[in-house]
Amino acid sequence: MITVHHLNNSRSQRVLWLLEELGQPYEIIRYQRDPATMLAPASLKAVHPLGKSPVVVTDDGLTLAESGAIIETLAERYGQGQLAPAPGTPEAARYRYWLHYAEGSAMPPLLLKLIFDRIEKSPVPFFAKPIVKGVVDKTKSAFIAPQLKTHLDFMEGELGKTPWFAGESFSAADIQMSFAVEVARARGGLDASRPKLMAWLERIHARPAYQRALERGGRFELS
Ligand SMILES: N[C@@H](CCC(=O)N[C@@H](CS)C(=O)NCC(=O)O)C(=O)O
Repeated sequence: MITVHHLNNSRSQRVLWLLEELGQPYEIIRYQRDPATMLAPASLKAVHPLGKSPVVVTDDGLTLAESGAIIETLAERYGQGQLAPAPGTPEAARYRYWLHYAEGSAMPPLLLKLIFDRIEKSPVPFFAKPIVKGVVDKTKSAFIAPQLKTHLDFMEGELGKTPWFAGESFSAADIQMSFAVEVARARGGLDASRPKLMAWLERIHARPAYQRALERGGRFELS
């Protein structure tokens, strides 16, 4: 059986969702983030040297890390064409694009936003406060906010062309994109001013497999 090494409130929620869509049986080994640092416990390093989630071990003993690679591999192995466009089509190129874009382009500014929001809230000696505030404000206004706007406008525009990221049909690219869009909704400025993305979120959340994955994975909150 497939084993999912699942960290709470993390990217591995997507893998549970994919497996529910595929109807593949799986078991979950659970890990809890340190509430102060939000890091994964060291025990995850025994499964993969980076100690990040998700990590999946397939039924034939292959250890897979990196969510895009995991999702692509599982969809290819178990999907029988169900969640990926036919190879060689324009949709297949778009599919591959979004599988890479999610972690390669969309997540970095969202991660920077998280880090700089945390720096802003961290205690700082009073004499260093104006310097820290200056650096944080400048980085956020000159780099992070414009980057986030560019990405959100881009994604909104793409969903104006087709209902799903890879085209007319739901695919594993939508699953891979979900974490970035959910993070953007939680803390990246995504709101009702981008109706296509908001409607896409509603559609993915309404999928029975998404709901089943939440039930199996446990609480999923992004802050
Ligand atoms: N690009 C990697 C990112 C993996 C990653 O950073 N996972 C986070 C969870 S969302 C994690 O394990 N964080 C805990 C830690 O870094 O200790 C992927 O898509 O799998």
